[in-house]
Amino acid sequence: MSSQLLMFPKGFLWGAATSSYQVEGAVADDGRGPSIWDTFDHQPGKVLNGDTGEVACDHYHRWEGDLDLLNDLGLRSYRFSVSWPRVQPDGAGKVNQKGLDFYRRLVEGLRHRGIEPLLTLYHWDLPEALQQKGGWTSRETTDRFEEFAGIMGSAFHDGVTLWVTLNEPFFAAFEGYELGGLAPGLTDTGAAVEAAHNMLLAHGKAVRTLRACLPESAEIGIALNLDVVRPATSSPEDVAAAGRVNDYLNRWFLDAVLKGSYPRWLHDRYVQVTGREFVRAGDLGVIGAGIDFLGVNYYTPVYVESEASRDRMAPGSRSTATDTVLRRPYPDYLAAAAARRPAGNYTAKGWDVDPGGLREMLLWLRHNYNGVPVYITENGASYPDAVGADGEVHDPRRIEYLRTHLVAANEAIVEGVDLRGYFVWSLLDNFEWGDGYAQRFGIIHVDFATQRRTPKSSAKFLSEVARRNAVSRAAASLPADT
Ligand code: IFM
Repeated sequence: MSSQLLMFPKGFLWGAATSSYQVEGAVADDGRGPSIWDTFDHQPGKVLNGDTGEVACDHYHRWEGDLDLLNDLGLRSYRFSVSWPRVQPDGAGKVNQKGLDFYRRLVEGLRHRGIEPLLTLYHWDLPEALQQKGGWTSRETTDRFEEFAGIMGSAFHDGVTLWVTLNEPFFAAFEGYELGGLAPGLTDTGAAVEAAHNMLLAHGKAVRTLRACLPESAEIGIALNLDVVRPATSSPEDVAAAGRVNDYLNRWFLDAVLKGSYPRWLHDRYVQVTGREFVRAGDLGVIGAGIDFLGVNYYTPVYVESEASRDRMAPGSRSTATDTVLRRPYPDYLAAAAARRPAGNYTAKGWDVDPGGLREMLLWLRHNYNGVPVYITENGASYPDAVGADGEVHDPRRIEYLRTHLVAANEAIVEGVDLRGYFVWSLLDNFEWGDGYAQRFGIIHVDFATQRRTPKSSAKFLSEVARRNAVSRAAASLPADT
């Protein structure tokens, strides 16, 4: 075997991921209740081009064909999420049997094809009925989530082995309640802090309930968006600012779930912001009671400078809103700013392609969190793909993104990281939240006017990687984009 071919461990799980609101559509079918995203995307100006998730990829009706495509690619796992308001239209009490039956058909369809389901309980589509009662700012929602986890655990204890409680609570809480870019679209730091804490508490309660319903062989985890945080310079101020942002983005969630604690200074700052102690006795014990794996969603690093260094810079050299690169505003209490990033290679979303960041993150997790087992639950890139005259979608930049990140993941394994699987984001081009249908992350192209699916070259690439259980260190010579 060529030394250029990097092998993955035996049994390494290769898969693709989606989420309910981003692909299902069918928002009024079979008794589904409204979610906060149905409300949010109907508000003018919230989503690019006024797009909504009403139809999305129509996966609710086309799931069989989609599973066939997955099967044809030889990907042996599918990460999907459950639409909570499809199963409990009011977010509480009575189960909507037709909604539950959809997921039963999906799980059976996967098993029938020999594909391992990875079920995510919550990927941002909270029942609107619960939002009316305060959403994630209410502790009541944590009990409702525990009830929902119990329903799903009892229904799928024999069909699903891999479970994720929440997807990216950082984004759901801080983008949803502090920055306003995601549903429910609030701009209130106190609310975001309460939401983040309640989501983590809900995670802990769901793990408790799932453990009671599921066999010992089941594995339960949480999927976190983890960004490597790089200081803009090596100045002590920038390094300290990067440390604060790392606590805000990453350690707040990691420490809570894996160590049962919060970074002390940030907790104290949040108590000042909210004007009250939001952590009750026993909460952190529930949150940190233990998971079987960590789901890592990795896309790109972030660059940070201290407020002081930003203020010292000449105006012309500051990061500005007109930068074509990623701009994440940091709240005042972090005394940090998003820095101009090195010139380089960006995806259509404006995220820099930096596979070294993935290796760095995986090694940092191993070192700081006791060798926690990891699945990469999301990784991928958006590019403006189109079907070419030859009927194919050539996406060499996505292939190169995937290849280089898989090489980085392989290096991390060689350095001792217990990495067990890789899920590309995403199986299908889909509803990319505030960007609507303008950003295409899929390895399968979707023509949203006709719902026609066309596997991209990257799908064939990943299929080959999965078949060989190996990735090439060398870049292939590739045709140009279509
Ligand atoms: O599409 C999203 C997904 O829902 C959560 N993680 C990041 C992806 C790309 O933005």
